[in-house]
Amino acid sequence: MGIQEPYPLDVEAVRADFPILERKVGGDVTVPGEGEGDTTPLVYLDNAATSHTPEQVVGAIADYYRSYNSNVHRGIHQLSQEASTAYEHAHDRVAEFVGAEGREEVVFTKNTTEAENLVAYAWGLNELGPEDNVVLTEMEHHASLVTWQQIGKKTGADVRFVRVDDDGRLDMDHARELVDDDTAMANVVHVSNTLGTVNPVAEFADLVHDHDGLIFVDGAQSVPHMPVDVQAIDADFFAFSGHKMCGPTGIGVLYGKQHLLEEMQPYLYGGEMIRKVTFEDSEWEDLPWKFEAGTPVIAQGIALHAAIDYLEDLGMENVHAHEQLLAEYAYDELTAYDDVDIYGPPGDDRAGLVAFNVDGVHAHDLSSILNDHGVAVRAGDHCTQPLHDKLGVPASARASFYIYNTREEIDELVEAVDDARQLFA
Ligand code: 7TS
Repeated sequence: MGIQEPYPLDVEAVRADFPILERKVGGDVTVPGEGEGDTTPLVYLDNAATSHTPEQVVGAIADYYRSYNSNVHRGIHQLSQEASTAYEHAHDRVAEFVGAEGREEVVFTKNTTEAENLVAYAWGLNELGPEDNVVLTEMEHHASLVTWQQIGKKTGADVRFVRVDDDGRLDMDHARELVDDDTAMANVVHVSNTLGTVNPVAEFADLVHDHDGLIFVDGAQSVPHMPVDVQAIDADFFAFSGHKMCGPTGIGVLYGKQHLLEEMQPYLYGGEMIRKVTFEDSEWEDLPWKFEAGTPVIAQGIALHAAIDYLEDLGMENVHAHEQLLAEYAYDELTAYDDVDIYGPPGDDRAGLVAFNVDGVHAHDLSSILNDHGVAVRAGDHCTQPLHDKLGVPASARASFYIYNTREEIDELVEAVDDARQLFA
């Protein structure tokens, strides 16, 4: 088995944009950057945790700091105007990329986690009460699970979880049982970072809207990897992180329907988010600035714009197709071993990641052996502890793919897994 088709992307050209992929590893980890003991070629398969950053994006950050670094929306000097324009255009670019109406619907945050908290605090604390319920799924990331769980405790709202079935898919019959006229909010992960399941979020949105509730879609693992249109899904809120899509750390996006963001009170107070302040009271700035208090994520926002340009040059359809081929190949290769358990749906129906365990080997030992081979995967619960409890394992190893990964790298992974099997046999 395995993929015979040519890659949908020119992987060699893509790899040339990421100098970090040339790195060797294996040496002294207290010395950041390639050092003396680093002799093993890196195989980076931890893209669901964070992706690498192409030269074009590093260049956009360097260009900002070298030529027009300035605070935004407060100076009439030229550099400030240039920075403000670039920062505003970054919002426009994000809006266009995910199908929002315009920059009013695009709030820059620190990451997906902050976007979840923004809505939970600004909307949830004010709108929820003991008569309401919030519907999550058993495959939510802690970013949403812990956030809504705690808001539930503060407001008395009942937080309930849609079951994941044995194939790692959402039990939509159970969803139809749980969602009722008291459902004020649902939070559904678009693509599971552990199971690789692609959830029917548009169907879920219809279900919630039929009961006059709202839906927050966690797009941290979808937007970097496939074409996404928030209006086609009919998400009320939607969030993702720049660092998982060739952008820098320190920037996330909250999309919200304009009328909802208009109605919400700010989450953070301070400069930048106000229009008028007296000793007695304050008026808020227009969207989206009302939700971006203080000096915002200027360099990161400008770099996210560059990351989106980079991905769209490749074509999100091609990005998706490339990862699907790799995921299917990895799935097929790993299922060949009887003692390897893979979580989530079959290889031809999953996103570009594979979480697994080898019988009798703890995921941490497994990933440590993979690391000896230069193969970087994540081991642990991937911030889905309750889901791992349900799977009956404390942890798993997870290989996750992106635009620069190759079939040969998956062969390296499989060889390293086989090594671990034999070592612990
Ligand atoms: N939602 C999902 C589905 C995620 O996968 C992650 C990060 C988050 C939310 C939170 O994103 P952040 O940028 O705010 O941290 N997931 C992972 C992961 O799987 N390994 O490291 C981070």
